[in-house]
Amino acid sequence: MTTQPDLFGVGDTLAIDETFATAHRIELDATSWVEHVPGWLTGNEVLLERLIATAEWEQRERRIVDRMMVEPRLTAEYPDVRQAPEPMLHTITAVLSEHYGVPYDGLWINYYRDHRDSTGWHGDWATCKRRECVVPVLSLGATRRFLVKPRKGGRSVVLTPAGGDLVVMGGRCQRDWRHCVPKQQTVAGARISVNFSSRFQAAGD
Ligand SMILES: O=C(O)CCC(=O)C(=O)O
Repeated sequence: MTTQPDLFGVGDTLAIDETFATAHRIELDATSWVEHVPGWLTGNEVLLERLIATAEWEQRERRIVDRMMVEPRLTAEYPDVRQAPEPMLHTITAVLSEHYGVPYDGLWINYYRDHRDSTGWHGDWATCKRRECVVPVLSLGATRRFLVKPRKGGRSVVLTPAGGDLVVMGGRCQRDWRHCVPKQQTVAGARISVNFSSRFQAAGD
């Protein structure tokens, strides 16, 4: 267990479970998997509040067929992780690189302001050009549904990461599967997802 006592003030302790003791891997098919690590980061609400205040949020647009649509969430991108706010993000990046054997060096952070914010079905093609990639996503704040379904169609696998949980997509998941965080009727507060990228994976085989 890595512990950084009082990083943000008395009692605000952030800690990572470096043993990944709670990791549960789901084999999606012979070449794709998704891993859920509940309770991986202790003190996630502290990091949530800090990032809401300090990250360089921007409102992005996305082309859907022939129209530009405003994305229903905010995003802050740090292609060089050393520029990212909050020292804990640097520590987390190093721990994930070591554990998954991928040199993560960038990140993008999404801010879902409430239950009406979302992201649609997609694969992380721009950042995952290798045949097999490992993409960790750390959730902070509200619990939301995270769905994964085959690119060719079929039933969704439903995960419900809470604040502090890690979801990791691996193998051919970005090529053969799609993922999304849907809007929901049930009221939810703020959620941030921290997504880790690697120039090694973005460069292709
Ligand atoms: O917010 C999440 O949990 C996933 C975000 C995502 O898939 C993306 O930004 O590409």
